Amino acid sequence: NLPEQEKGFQHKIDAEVRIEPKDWMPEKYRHTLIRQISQHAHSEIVGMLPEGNWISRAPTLKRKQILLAKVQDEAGHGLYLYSAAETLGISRDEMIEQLHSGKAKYSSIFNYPTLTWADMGAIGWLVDGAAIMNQVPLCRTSYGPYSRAMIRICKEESFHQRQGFDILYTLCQGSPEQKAMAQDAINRWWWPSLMMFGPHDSESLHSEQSMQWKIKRFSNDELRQRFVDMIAEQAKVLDLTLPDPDLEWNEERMHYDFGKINWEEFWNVISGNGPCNKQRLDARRKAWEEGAWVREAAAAHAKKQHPNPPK
Ligand code: FAQ
Repeated sequence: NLPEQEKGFQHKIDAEVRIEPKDWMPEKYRHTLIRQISQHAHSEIVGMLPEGNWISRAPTLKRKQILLAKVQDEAGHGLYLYSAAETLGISRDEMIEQLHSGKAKYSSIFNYPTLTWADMGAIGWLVDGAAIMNQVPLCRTSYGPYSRAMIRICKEESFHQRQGFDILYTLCQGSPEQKAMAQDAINRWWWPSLMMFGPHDSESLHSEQSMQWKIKRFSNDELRQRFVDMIAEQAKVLDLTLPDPDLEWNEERMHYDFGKINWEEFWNVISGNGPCNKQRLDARRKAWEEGAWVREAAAAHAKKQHPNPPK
């Protein structure tokens, strides 16, 4: 009966036993995971667009190769994550439909434009930096396929962050114009990157239940604070200023205090009204439509190879 099954399920979670696809799980656990993993996958795929914009304009051949590899990594992350979500009983077509119809979200951060080359540095340093802070704990998330996918993803994200830092470091050692370009990128990306961690804990719909199920290991505000503490120190090495007059080390809390986030902007962006939301979704829908013949050809080829696939 249900309450007994639920109790057994929670015992397993409490004992740090991973939940696997064929194990019994509450329907709400399954739904929460489908929501989070598919939104994470969509973020990786939509996240290719702002950087893809600079592949043809990278300043050197080496920078171009690195950026190309990074964007390809993001495609790979999206694909592992879609596969992890499929183990929960949703098809890839359904997930894509949810993205294209606006039902499923993707990270707010990818609705901002990439105006200069320094934005590639800012995305690597801040956006991948925030992604790592949020995703390292997900390597221990309670659902087995998700936790295993996150291990490789995090290794690649660490390289991404280093390459972003390296772009900014190089610009900061360059001409005054290059340094100013780096500072301008940080001014524009800092606050949106803090929003990646989601609303304050008091406004977070899903945190409490997700923490009880150990899908999330830390709250949105805890991870955001860790991120601020890390970046405030690294900014000193770059000699760049974070655009927050209230940012200050608090000896008592042993953390940096920081200013107020513009939540109105956050809710606007996640409800579809950010600067690039329309452009991003149009690009994804177009790619999906234009890729139809590739999917059909791949399916026809697979059928020829295995006319009677095992059930
Ligand atoms: N953007 O109750 P909570 C990357 C939504 S990957 C958009 O706190 P939850 C790699 C939330 O979905 C970046 N929506 O939700 C890369 C919910 O709406 P719903 C993506 C947001 O799930 C780097 C509502 O607000 N990473 O960057 C955002 O417990 C560079 C209430 O929020 C992941 O997805 C937001 N920022 O906590 C690629 C990591 N925040 O679903 C290319 C996995 C909140 O009810 C270049 N996800 N919402 O309609 C998570 O850890 C969690 O889902 C959170 C949100 C922490 C994002």
